[in-house]
Amino acid sequence: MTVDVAGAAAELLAANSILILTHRRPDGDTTGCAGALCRGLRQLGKRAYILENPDITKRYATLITPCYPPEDFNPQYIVTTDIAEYKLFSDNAVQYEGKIDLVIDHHRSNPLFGKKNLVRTDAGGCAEVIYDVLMAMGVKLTNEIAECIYVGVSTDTGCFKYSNTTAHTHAVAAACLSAGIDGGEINRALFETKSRPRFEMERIVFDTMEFYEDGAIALALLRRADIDKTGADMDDLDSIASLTRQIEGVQIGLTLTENADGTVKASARTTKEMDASAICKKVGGGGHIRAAGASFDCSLDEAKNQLLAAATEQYHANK
Ligand SMILES: [Mn+2]
Repeated sequence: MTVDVAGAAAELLAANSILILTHRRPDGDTTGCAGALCRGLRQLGKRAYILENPDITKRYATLITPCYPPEDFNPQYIVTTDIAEYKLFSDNAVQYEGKIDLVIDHHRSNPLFGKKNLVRTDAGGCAEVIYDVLMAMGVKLTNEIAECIYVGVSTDTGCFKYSNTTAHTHAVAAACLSAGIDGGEINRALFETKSRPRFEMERIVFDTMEFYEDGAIALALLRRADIDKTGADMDDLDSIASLTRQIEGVQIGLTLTENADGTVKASARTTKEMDASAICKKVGGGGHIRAAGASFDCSLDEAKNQLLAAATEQYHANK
C-alpha cells in the first residue's frame, strides 16, 4: 500500500522500538536518511536504532554507527531508507525480508515491498523525503539532523549539479543551512578533496575508457587487480561512474567494476537523451532515469559484452 508524507508520519508517530535499515555498499543518502530519521524519532521520545551495516566506510560512519542497536533490542517496527529492492539488503538484514513495515525511497524501480510505501521518485535524494516526514512529525531540525539530511541530498545530486536537483532539493538544503551547518565545509570534504587512491582510480577510468557509436557511448573497465594496486576502498570508488559522462558527446557512460567476490558491478550514467534504467533493466538491474546499475555473476569481459549490447540497442532505439 502506498502512503503520502502525512501517512508515513502518522505510521511512525504510532510506532515504537523502530529499526532502520540502510542498503548494501551504503552511500551518503541511505546513511544520511537513516541517521536523520533515527535522531528525529529519538527526539520524539521513541526507541529507534539503525541496523549495523557491514559495508560502512569511514566517510559516512559517524552518521549511523552511534545509532547501532544493543544486542537485546527487539524491534517492533522496521523501516527501510533509500533501499530500492531486497537484493540491496545486507546479509544481516535478509531476516527482515517480508517484514518491512514502512519503505521510504525515491527509486522508480522500487516494487513497493513494504506493508506501507512512501516512494517519491521526484526527490533528488531520499533524504528530501525524510526531511518532509520529519517536519510532518514536528521534529526540530537540530544541527546533527540537518547534517545528515544535507549529506544525503548533496551526495545524491552530485553537489546539486545533476538534473535530479529541484527547487525542493534547494529548499531542503536551505533549511539545513539555516539550522547552522557548514555547507561549504561539508561539500569541500565530500566533493573537492580526493585521496591519492581515488586519484589513481580516476586515472584507471580515463586510461581504460573506450568509445563506441561515434563517441556516444563510453565504457570504463575497473579490473580488481588494478583497483587493488591503488589501495582504494569503497569511499574512493564513490560516484566514480559519473566520470564517463563528463566527456563531450557521451550520452551513455558505462563503468564496470570487478568486485572482490568475483561478481561485476555495472553502472550506467546518461545524458537527457538516454534512459539509464532502461539499459540496466535489459541486464536484470534497474535504478533512476539518469543513473542506474546492475550486477553480473560472470567474467568482466562477458559482463562488458552484455552491457554494451544493451546500451547499443537502447542507443539505436532512442537516437
Ligand atoms: Mn538515494
